[in-house]
Amino acid sequence: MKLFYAPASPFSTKVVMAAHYLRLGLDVMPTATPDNPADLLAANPLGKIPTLVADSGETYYDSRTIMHYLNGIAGDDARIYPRSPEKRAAVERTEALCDGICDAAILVIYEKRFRTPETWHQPWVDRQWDKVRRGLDHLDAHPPAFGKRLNAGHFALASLLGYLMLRFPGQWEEHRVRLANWPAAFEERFPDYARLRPQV
Ligand SMILES: N[C@@H](CCC(=O)N[C@@H](CS)C(=O)NCC(=O)O)C(=O)O
Repeated sequence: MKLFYAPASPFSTKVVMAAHYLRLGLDVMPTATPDNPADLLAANPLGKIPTLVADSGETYYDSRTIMHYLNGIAGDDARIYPRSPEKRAAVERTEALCDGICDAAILVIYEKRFRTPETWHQPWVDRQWDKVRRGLDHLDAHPPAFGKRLNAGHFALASLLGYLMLRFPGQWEEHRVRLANWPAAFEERFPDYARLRPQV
């Protein structure tokens, strides 16, 4: 399988960490989305990463579709989504929340990266940051517990916090002690975190 990805993209690192955990081989192809590479656009008309090319040649996006696909092909002993509908929905909700916070944080970054200074619109940035703040407060009050296995919610949170450590250091940790300590607890259970978390 091949994955269009970028090492700083939290959605990409979520998928890469999950594949690693499930012991599924993945060839990663570093991809610069602003260049609109033809092979990425052929695989995903949205031109977004991560995009997976399965061994069959079929392509899958977005990251949650890929996570479910990996879960499905990993076999019965390995899984990142629980079987019970309630537990599964709770894991999916954590993943949705973490991904949504990433979406908002990325829009804050894109505002300055892709727009000219005279078009920057602070109320829009503030609105995105409010989503980040509320989402992190919720996760700090209700961090996903660790059980026997890691699940998709853990990988989503590990990617989110890795992205914040990379792009917003010092801007989210204060008063969120449980979240600030969470990456170290995750790394105890997933020692490759330092290598696979978002980075440039
Ligand atoms: N909902 C998508 C979000 C993916 C996404 O926003 N990826 C960013 C990189 S982190 C991207 O491809 N940006 C390029 C663009 O929006 O054109 C997912 O879960 O895969």
